[in-house]
Amino acid sequence: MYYSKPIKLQPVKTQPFTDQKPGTSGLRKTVNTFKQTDYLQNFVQSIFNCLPDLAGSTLIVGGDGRYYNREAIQIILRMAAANSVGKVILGQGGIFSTPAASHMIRKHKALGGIILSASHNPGGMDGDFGIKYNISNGGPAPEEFTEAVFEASKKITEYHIAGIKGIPLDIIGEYTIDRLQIEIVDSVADYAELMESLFDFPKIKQLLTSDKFTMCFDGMYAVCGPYAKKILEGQLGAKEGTVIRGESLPNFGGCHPDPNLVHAKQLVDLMYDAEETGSSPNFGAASDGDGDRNMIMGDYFFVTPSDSLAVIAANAHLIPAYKGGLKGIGRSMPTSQAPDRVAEKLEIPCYETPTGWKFFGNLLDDGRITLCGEESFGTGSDHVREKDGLWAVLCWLNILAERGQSVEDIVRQHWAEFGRNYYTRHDYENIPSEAADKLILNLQNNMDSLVEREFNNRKVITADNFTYHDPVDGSVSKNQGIRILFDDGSRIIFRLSGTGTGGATLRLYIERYVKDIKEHDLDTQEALYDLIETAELIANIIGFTGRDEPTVIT
Ligand code: G16
Repeated sequence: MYYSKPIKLQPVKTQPFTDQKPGTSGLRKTVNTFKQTDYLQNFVQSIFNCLPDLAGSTLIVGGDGRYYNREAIQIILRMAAANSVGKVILGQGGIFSTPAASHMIRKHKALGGIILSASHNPGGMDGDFGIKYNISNGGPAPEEFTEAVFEASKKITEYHIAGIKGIPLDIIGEYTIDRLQIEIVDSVADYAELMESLFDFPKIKQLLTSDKFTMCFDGMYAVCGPYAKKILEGQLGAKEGTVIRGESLPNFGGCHPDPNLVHAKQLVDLMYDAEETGSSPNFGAASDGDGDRNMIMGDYFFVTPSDSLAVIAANAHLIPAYKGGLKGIGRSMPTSQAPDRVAEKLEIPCYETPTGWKFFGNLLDDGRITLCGEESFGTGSDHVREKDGLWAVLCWLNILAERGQSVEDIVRQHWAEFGRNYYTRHDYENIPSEAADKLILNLQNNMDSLVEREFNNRKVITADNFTYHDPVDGSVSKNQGIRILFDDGSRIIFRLSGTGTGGATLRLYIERYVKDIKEHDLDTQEALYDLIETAELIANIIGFTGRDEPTVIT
């Protein structure tokens, strides 16, 4: 359908903003920041200015449906028309989960995609918004590109936008505006088809329809609900009501869509209810704002994201897509070393990358890894170039269906074979940036003097600020987190988050490896108590931040 004749406008004169530096995963700011006159336009034009092949190209556009998603999409469509983009493929209602967008970029061999999301950050009028560009492999643009966009944003003087009325985002169909074609597609269908091609759906269906198995998926009122409903309840026959909080709302129902023990409280309470009612589901899972994170739980049992990656890797041969074997595993530096032990047994490499999914892109493209994951509730594989929440849930369901055991039994057997990596992350959110910078600088200055020192009967063998040398393109990424490594394999890591929008968030990651099965039943915080004490001694968190406890513990 020819929709509307664009009114040719002169380029709009604009002034640069100084704060458009993308963080760990794109530009994330408050909705109010994005609503400033020309703010979004400047950033989108800066992206377009860094794409020499933009004219006539195909772009995938979609977001997690949070507040301001629809307005932002209309602006992007008008700018795409004025910047000579050939075609935009858009999810219905402006919706694509992040992994679904990644899949669409790959499937349609698009130049790239614009994903609108602030992921696990709260939404709504007073919440956060975000935008990132993904390249033709479907993954987040590498640092070189995001740096170029930042540079462009500092110099921008004008942007191009067509004068057209709004496109009806909810109606599937094709529209033409001047030379731009817009195709609005079902947001879920292609992704659901991809999932069916990877997993043993009949086997999972048998499990989900059996009387002996119940599961609960918490959509957290975010983008993944409709995907989970279609796949779990629709295609796989899970009972109606398996997906809770499955409606996708612009303010996520006022909840913080971060699938962890604190923010997915409704699911956690349900899974920990067993002792009182004996009626907890056998399997629980949650996903985040844009559907790329996941949390896995069993009946009265939490699986850390690092263990989840290790268990999936160790059982990947049970999943049709991976039965031919894994090429390698990738994990981010602060993620526990549990996956390394599986890689060792499978005689495949395990790569340690900086935090940020973009660092897995080259390893996946080069065929060096098949699976990858991060402690921050992200797990994925070479099927797309983003982490994928529902994919991780389906991995677990496939493994549960094949093994016929409980989540807890599978994880305990895993620990018995490989040893247990006790692991925790303490977040100190919203601390003044200056205090956070001073704390890191102090650590940096004292690093050398820590080596060879003993703390609670452990000797420091390495203290450094992690540098990553990408083995594929040779790029070097410095200052990726302070690591204190001990002679018994324990690690303490400090880094500042790159995804927050208010002040700074200090992340403290602590890990201890215990081989002896007799010591696998400790409470995690107790098992790590002396390392937590050592971290305070080394970093003086209380002194620098005035906080005597973290805001979130996972
Ligand atoms: C993003 C990145 C992840 C990263 C996470 C936390 O996830 O894609 O790679 O681990 O942020 O980053 P930080 O510790 O810097 O806050 P998401 O789900 O927010 O897009």
